Amino acid sequence: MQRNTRKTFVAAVATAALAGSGFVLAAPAMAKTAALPTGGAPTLRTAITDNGGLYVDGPTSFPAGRLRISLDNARSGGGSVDVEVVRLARGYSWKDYRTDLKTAFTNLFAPNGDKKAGLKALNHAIDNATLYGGLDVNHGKLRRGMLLLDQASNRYFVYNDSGGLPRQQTRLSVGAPVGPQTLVKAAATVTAKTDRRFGGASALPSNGLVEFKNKSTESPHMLILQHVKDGTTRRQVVNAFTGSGNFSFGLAGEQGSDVVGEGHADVIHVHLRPGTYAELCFMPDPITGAPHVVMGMVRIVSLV
Ligand SMILES: [Cu+2]
Repeated sequence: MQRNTRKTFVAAVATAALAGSGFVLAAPAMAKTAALPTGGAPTLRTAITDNGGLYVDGPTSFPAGRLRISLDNARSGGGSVDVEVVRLARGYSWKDYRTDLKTAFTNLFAPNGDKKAGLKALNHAIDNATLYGGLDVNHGKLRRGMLLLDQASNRYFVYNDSGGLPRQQTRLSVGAPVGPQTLVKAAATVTAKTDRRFGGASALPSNGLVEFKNKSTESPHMLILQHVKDGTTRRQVVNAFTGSGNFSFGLAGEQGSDVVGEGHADVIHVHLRPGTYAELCFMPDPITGAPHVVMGMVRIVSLV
C-alpha cells in the first residue's frame, strides 16, 4: 500500500506541475458528504467519468450570485480530477484561452521551451480570464463547494481542468443577480498571498466548510489539501518538489479548490480524515513561470 501510494504520489508531480492543477493519489473509500447548507442557491452538477468525459447534469443558466457546485469523480482510479469555472473577456474565445495555455505549458514545462513566449501566453490567458474557482476531487468521491459569480454574462465556461490542457467545456449563461451576493460563512478561511504563501487558519475542519480566498495582487492560486504523515515538515515537502524526489511522507487523502483569481474566493466542503495535511499550490507563476509549490507555496496544517 505504502509503496504503491508513494509511486502514485511521485508520478503525480510531473502531471501536476504540467497541468498547473490536479494531483493524483489513490485514496481509501470514504463516505460521501452531506449537502452544503446554502439557502436555496442553484447547483451546477458536474461529473467526470472513466473515459475522461465531463458531464453537466441539470441547469446551465444561473443568476449572478451564489452558485453551488458538485463534482462526482466517477472514475474507478487515477486519483483526482478538477473542474473550473471561468469567465472569458469579450473578444477572447474558448479557443484563444486553450491556445494560450497550450503555448504557456509547452514553453514553460517542456525541455528547451521558450520561457519568454510561455510567460507571455500565460499572462495573456490570465489577463483575459476571471477565475471563479472549482473543485479538486479524488476518484470515487463526490464533493461540493460554492462559487460566487459576480456579474451577468454569457461568457462563462465550466471545464475539465484535469491534467494538462483544459479539456471538455460547457458554456454557462449568467443573468441578473438574485439572492445574497456573498459566499456562505465558512468554519475556516485559507488565504493565498502575494508572496506565494498560504495564510489563514492553521486548523481546518475535516468535515466542514473552508473558504479559499485569493488576496494576491499578482497571481491566481489553487489549494490542494494533501494528507501527509504526522511530523512532516514544510521543508520536506518543498524539497520533495524541488529536487529530493522523496515523497515518503505522502498519504492517500486529497481534496481541494481549483484555481481562484486575484480578489476572488470560493468555498469547499472539506471531507477528509482528520490529520496532518500539506496545503499545496501548483499554479504556474505569471512572473517566474515556476509552479508555486516549487517557489515554496506549501503550508502544513491540521484537519480536526
Ligand atoms: Cu499559487
